[in-house]
Amino acid sequence: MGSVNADNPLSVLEDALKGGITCFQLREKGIKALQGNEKKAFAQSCQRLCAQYGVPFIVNDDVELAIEIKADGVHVGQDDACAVEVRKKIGPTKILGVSVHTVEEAKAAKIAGADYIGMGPVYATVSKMDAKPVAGTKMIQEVSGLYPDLPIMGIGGITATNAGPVFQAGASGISVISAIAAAKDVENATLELKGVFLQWKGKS
Ligand code: 3NM
Repeated sequence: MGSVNADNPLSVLEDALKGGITCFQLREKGIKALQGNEKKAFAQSCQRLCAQYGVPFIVNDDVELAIEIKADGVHVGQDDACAVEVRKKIGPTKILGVSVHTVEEAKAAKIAGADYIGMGPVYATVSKMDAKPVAGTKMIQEVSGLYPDLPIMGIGGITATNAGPVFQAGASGISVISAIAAAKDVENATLELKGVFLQWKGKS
């Protein structure tokens, strides 16, 4: 998780669940990433915790694992498996998320049957080595205008302090790593982010 809490990722997840995250995505990447059975066991531990809190559990870029452990969904990037093929493999009811960086990619993701798209990096991020250049919120605004029914998750450097403009641009939600995983008090940091979300999305 690349954070001060990296030694105990399951307790970070549990605190984030207590704080009110509404979806969790397992993104096991990088040189120290778990593989094989270790990855599967860790994924299932995360999955069990999410189930206890009634929160969907999504696997990033590992369609086979997602299918094997009956995850709630899969998320793919532009360099991962083709979204059309993933939709065919996982069937119509599982959640499909796709990372996009252009209007054309957003349109293709929608046609492929994406339930949501991730757009970023909105701000500078330290969590993704191969992140694209900072995009700001303009593209989110453009895509939300063109496809108002397609949920957009802003991602990249988002915190409780700078999340407002992301919602203002039309995002349905925000995806974060460090704002939660690197927080001293994970539950409180999540509550704070949730507060901003509720403020913009008008739910109580
Ligand atoms: N994808 P943090 S940015 C996983 O732009 C990921 O598609 C991005 O981490 C994209 O909240 C990113 O710590 C990292 O900035 C998000």
